Amino acid sequence: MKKTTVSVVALTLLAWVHSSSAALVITEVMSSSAHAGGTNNGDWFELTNTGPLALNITGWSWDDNSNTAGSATFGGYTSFAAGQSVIFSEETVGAEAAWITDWGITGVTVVNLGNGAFQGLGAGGDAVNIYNASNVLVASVTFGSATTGFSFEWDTLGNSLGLSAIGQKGAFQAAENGQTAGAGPGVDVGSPGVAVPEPAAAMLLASAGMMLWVLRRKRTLA
Ligand SMILES: [Ca+2]
Ligand SMILES: [Ca+2]
Repeated sequence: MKKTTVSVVALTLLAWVHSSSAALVITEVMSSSAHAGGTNNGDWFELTNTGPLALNITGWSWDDNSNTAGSATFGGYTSFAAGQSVIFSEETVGAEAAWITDWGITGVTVVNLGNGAFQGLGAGGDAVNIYNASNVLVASVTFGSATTGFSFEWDTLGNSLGLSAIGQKGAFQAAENGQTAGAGPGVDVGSPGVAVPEPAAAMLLASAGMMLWVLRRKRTLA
């Protein structure tokens, strides 16, 4: 089989895996940051475009457990690349660079919605609901009481992975605490910008990778 054929087969299989679910998946929620103040203490959630194509979310909205389409916007953010994870945060609009620095990440898009526009996520349990431009619910997660400083994670099929843990499933500890006074090491644990593939997709990708390796090896030996 040609390399391009293998790629097409892998993409087709991935598309098939996702055919029964919406492409945009809520992959992480931080409902109780452990930072006492600072630029990364607010609530945030991560959305991942799990589909093979770019996704435009113009006119889409979200809410917490009041379950009402149109309650909150995405701050003018409209386009997800295939596979891209984007963070939507309660922090001050325009101060995204500080959040990114505090977490010590690069290449991740963060959109601050501001404290007033962001639907506060309850530390005792809450929900995130995503609605498309027709106000149809397309993604939803509920979560219980938070463990302060640890996010909840879901894989790219929306299966709950529980609390994030340092060194597991892409999770790590924030680099800094974001405070101007008493600045120091970060305490929050999460995986902003990283989404864990669901087992089926991970297996398909691994299989495709193995097929390519075998083909390359055959070519080298020939
Ligand atoms: Ca709430
Ligand atoms: Ca994540």
